[in-house]
Amino acid sequence: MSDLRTLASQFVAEGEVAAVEPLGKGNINSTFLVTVDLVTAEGKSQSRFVLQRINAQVFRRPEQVIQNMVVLGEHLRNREKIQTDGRSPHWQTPQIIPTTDGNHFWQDEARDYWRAISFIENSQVLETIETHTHAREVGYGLAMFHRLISNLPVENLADTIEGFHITPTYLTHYQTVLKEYQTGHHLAVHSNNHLIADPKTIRYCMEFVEARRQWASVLERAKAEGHLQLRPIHGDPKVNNIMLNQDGQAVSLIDLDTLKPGLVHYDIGDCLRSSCNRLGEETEDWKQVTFDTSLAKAMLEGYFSLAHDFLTEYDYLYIYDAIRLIAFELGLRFFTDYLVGNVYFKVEHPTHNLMRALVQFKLTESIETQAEEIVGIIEALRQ
Ligand code: GN1
Ligand code: MG
Repeated sequence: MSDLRTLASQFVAEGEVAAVEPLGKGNINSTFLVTVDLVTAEGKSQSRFVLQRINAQVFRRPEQVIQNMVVLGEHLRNREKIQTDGRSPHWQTPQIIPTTDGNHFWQDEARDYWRAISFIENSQVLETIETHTHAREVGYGLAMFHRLISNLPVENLADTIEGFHITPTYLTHYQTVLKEYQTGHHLAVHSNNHLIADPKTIRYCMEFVEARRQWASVLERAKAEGHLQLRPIHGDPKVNNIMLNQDGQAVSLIDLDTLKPGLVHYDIGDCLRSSCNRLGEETEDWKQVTFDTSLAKAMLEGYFSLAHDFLTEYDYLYIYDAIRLIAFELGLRFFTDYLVGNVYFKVEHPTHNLMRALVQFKLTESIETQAEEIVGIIEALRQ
């Protein structure tokens, strides 16, 4: 990998790169914050931008990921100001910053793709929801993003990760991995890396998945039956991808790698499963994980306040399933990655993905036991 400062300077037309520091907690790409010093006749100033290496194992065609962001930028030009309903400050969307020779990305000598994106200043993200007002803003932010892209023709966006959020596809992959795991194919990987977990925990996870296998096609069936339609979606609107300004207002959705055609239900499910788990998805205290319905109510209030324009009758009917499914699906993705030897999500220790899977399965269980209440909240709020 080239020196980070040299890489960053490919995107700096004026000034000097002063610092490059790691940014955020992404599980897939590597992200840095770059500070640039500028000296002009008017004096000294600093600016910042985000530098990111796209993980080409996950995003097989990185140039398409970048192209989708360019398409979004063109679609939104001027639209954000009009749509923000007089809220101040205006909604902002991270923009691609070109290289000094006018390209949208830079390839280093290892053929890795690097790109630069504008940094949303004077704002922050939180890893977990802190208050009901925060939950409402997160819901509002997701709806604002959906509303802004609702008239972007879905055909203009490339499908950058095939099978992303298609639960039956994850189940098929899981089946293959599980067979190999059980026949000892991954034994060497697992014993070398001390990945061996308590067999009871593995059995719990396997039974958890089996019990939900039939139901897990619920959104794909609804799509095939024409109840739900493909639309442009964010793909990863978890709580720490929604930026808040200093007054706590949602001002931006960041991390636009997974902007692609999909179901808004994937986004709604992802936003709720991450927002309503007060312990967060990285907790080791997985037995204590629950789904907080009062946060869900606040988040959905915020979401519906803007989304009523574009949600259909059927859309509302599948929201409960979406919340349950995306928690389950993420648990399944983490569990599969543990079984195969941690090849997809970055990990800090060998059983990290297993622990993350348990968190999502506990969350799913909690959603299921409160099904009636959650359905009631959705029904009451849509009136
Ligand atoms: C991954 O890299 P990050 O943290 O933005 C994953 C999401 C998961 C998330 C769980 C492309 O996102 O789908 O929900 O981890 N992104 C991809 O934290 O698989
Ligand atoms: Mg992401």
